[in-house]
Parts: sequence; C-alpha cells; structure tokens
Amino acid sequence: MAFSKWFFLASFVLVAVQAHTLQRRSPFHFQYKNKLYYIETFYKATFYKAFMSCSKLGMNLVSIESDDEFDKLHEFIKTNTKYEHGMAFWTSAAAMEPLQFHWMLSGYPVGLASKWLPGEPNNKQGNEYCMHLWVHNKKLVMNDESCTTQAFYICEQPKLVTSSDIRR
Ligand SMILES: [Ca+2]
Repeated sequence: MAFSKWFFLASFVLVAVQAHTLQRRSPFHFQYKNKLYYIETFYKATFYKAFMSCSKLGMNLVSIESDDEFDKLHEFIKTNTKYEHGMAFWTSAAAMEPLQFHWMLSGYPVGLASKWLPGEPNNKQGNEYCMHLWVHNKKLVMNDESCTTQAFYICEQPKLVTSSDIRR
C-alpha cells in the first residue's frame, strides 16, 4: 500500500516536472521587456479570427511599438520557426483609410517606417486594410494585405511582475 502511494506521488512529480520543462522550452513563447508573446505557427487564420484567437487566450494581437521590439521579434522568428519565404504573421495594425495604418488597440499610428517591404504599403487591388509581418528574401518585413488572407499570428500580453523581478 505504502509502495503504491509513493509510486503514485513519484509519477505525479515526474509529470509535473516534465510539463514545467516543456513549458519552459516551448519555442512559441518568449518574453521581451514587459511583454510575453505567443507565436502561432501551426494554425493559419484571417486577421479577424487571429484577433479573436488571441482574445480567447487572454492576450491581444501584437502591437509593435519600436524598431527594437520589431528586431527582437524578428530574431525570435528567425531562430524558432521554419522562417520560410512567404511565411506571414498577422499583427493588430489595420487601416481605416487606405495606407493609414494604426495599432487597433492603442490607436497609435504604426511607426517602423524602415520595416515596410520597399513599395509597401501599396493597397494592391484596393483591398489591403490589414498589416502582417512577412518573411521575404531572408528578412522580416511589413506588408499590407487583404484581411481575409490566411496567415499565422502573434499574440502578446503584459508580462506579470514576479518577486524575482522586484529583487533585481
Ligand atoms: Ca501590399
């Protein structure tokens, strides 16, 4: 009886340790400054479904607030995904007026002027009202695209402050 109790407890601890290790090693989460990101590279969705999928996770579709944040995302995507030409990731930037992109959650205009693919945004065929990140010739660039295109997506949430952060 005592042995089976220990066996049960040991199994439980082993499963918990494995789950923790997997979570830490997951290539699809990463932190940068005050944000935690989730990068979906399995399911593709329209901009609208991507927006809702992030909400269901308690997160938001990503808003990129600086060149530095863009570069960190680029580095992470390059290192942890297939990084294939044509791979695309929705962000939360959309245009009320053609070519005028704003982050939907904050309302701030999209900066990052140097990150557009040359010639973009171009509102091709007059229906490109959403902005995605695009792997193009081994670079990550921005492009305006039809909101109903299927693409991967990036969610973000504020990083919770832990006691170890406070001690630093
Ligand atoms: Ca375009």
